[in-house]
Amino acid sequence: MRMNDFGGYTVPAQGLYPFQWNWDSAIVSAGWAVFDEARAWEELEKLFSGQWEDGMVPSIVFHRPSNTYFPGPDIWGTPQKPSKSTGITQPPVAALSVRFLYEHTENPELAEQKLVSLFPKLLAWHRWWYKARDPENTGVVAILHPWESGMDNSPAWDESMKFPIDKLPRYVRCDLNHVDSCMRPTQETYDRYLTLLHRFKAANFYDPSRLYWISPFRVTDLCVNSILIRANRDLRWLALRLEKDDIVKEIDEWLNKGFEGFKQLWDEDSGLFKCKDQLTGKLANAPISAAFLPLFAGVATKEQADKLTHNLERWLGQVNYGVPSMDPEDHRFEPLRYWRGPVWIIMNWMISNGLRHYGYDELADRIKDDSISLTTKAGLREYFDPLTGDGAGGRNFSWTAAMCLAWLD
Ligand code: 2M8
Repeated sequence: MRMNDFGGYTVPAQGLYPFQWNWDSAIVSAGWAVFDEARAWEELEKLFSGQWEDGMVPSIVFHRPSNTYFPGPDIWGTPQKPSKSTGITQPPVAALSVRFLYEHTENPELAEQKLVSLFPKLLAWHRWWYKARDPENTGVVAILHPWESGMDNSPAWDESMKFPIDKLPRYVRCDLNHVDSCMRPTQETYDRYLTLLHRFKAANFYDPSRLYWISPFRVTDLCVNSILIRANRDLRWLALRLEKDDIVKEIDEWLNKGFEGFKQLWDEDSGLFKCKDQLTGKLANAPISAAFLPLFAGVATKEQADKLTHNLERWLGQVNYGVPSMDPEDHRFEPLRYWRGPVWIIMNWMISNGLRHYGYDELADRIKDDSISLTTKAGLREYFDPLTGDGAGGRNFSWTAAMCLAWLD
């Protein structure tokens, strides 16, 4: 963690990801909290220093230049908001972190002060999600770019990413300088990422009131929506501490609408939750590990939870280390390719936490034990092969380190 500390913010991995990433930093702050509380708060403050006026917190804040990552600030070309940044967002984990830090504080006075200053920023971000990404009031929010989900090349986007590729300015990827191409998204996928970026830039520089309507990719993502519901619960808890009754009511409405909204994501045939393409109205035909995150959000019924755990046990029976990011029996399963098969420790934490909440302690323990085995065997890697347990992607990875400190200790 100290090695990846670039001065108030932690890069996910040197070289591969040399800036401040949104949900990485939120998770990393919980790791810092275990041994340096002041530094943990600083991580979140630095992230929110990049917040846009309309409340959005960008997926990446470019505090300092670096030429080891593409696309950097020049390609994004966002108008200088407070700092240079991307024009899209990422899963809203930060409210969970603020609650975690507040509950684990050894310095209540400092925690109170930080809560008071961070709370309005968290609230503005959550309001932004509903205003900009659910203007039709469905109870669930849209992502407009796979990068917003955090699960960049998930098979859940395969159908929704079939829009035509625009003529793009010539570009050179940097990720392949750090990681073998068999572990990364394909070139065609990158062309589509860039097509979206350039279209959003052309829409009056990422104007949030336009992007929702013009994007050829508009999806209800299980990862973002589950985290948003869970973050709403924690924001509500923080609002109660601050005695903000009106805000508690506002959050209750989001939660009630969210419970309703999740109903459309349940696929009874497979016994799994699915992401949904908002433009075609179809559920994505992809059994991915985010299917279990509604347990983390607490929006699955007991019957749904039983079906989910039945599926999860089947998946775990096919691999040596859980939880693979896609059903290992599916023909699209690739044990090494990024979000199409490998195990991610942050997903394991969320799934295990959700299972425990529903009373499936044995399964929760199994996932925790697998996470300990993986990190012990392969180190602090970005992700892991569920068959061999080998580490893959970036090395010395910050959120994997944070998970070891805050969860696997
Ligand atoms: C990955 O995403 C970035 C784009 O944001 C990339 O591949 O270039 C994802 O795993 C994402 O979830 C993560 O936040 C980021 C940094 O760890 O890397």
